[in-house]
Amino acid sequence: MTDESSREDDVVDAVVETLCAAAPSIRAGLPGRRVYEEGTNPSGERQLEADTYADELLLKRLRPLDGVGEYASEERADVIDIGEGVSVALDPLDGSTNLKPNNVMGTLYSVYDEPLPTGGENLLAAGYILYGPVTTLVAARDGVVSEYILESGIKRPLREELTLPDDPAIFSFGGRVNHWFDEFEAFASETERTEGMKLRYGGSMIGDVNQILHYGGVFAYPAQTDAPSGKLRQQFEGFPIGYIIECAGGRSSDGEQSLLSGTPDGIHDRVPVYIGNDSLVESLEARLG
Ligand code: FDP
Repeated sequence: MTDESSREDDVVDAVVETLCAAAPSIRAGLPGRRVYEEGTNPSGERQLEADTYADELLLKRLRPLDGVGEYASEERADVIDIGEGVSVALDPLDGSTNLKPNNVMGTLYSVYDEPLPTGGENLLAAGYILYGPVTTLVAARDGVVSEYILESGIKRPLREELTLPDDPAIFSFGGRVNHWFDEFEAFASETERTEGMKLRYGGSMIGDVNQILHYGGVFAYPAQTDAPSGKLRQQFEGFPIGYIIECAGGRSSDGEQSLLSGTPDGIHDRVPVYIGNDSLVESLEARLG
């Protein structure tokens, strides 16, 4: 290992520890912040007070870290220069529309060794903190995925070298059926009729992907007739989820190639997302042609 990559490893550790340490404050800040702000985020979606709270808190905690050069978040228009070193891209509260019905949501992170926006091949690490009945961290790095339980922001190992189960059990498809392309609809109905498969869709990408990681199956937020690039953000959601799933032995796709092969033109670009067990995503890709 070179000096530079060992230094980058230390910085990634510090970033992940900082996000974990902030988790109790994020959880504690949710009850009073369930109402919408006046404006919208850079993707034109309404922002909850909880979204901007989590974004501001995490920027404040990450800013003093040595070795972090850039901070970008789904909640702000521009990349912020905070020093010299790696780039951190966050979805501070992925699935925040789940706040109203009190369903799962979480913080999704990705760390790159290039300035943002940048391609998936420049990822150093990615993961997510899930605010479910308990708080967990799923962290991917160097081809390995580990799961931890967080207590008062401190990590305790739960599972090491997490891989997708061989027998897929869950399918989880976002978007509106009326807006799905015919090829995707054909795959969806074939999947629905496959023995042993059942539907579970919760409306927060990391919550839904976490189910696939634990039970096996396929998650998609597909290209749609009214949104050919889908809904999810490439830099903040597509790359980290593709990286985590590929590190766990699964497959990711934007419909044509691995999610990690793409390069965004802008920090808020969107991408269709298909991830899961290799065989399922391969047959989905074949259908999408
Ligand atoms: P949310 O709008 O609640 O922040 O990209 C954001 C996201 O949630 C994903 O986490 C989730 O998979 C998707 O949007 C949910 O979209 P739908 O409401 O269309 O199901």
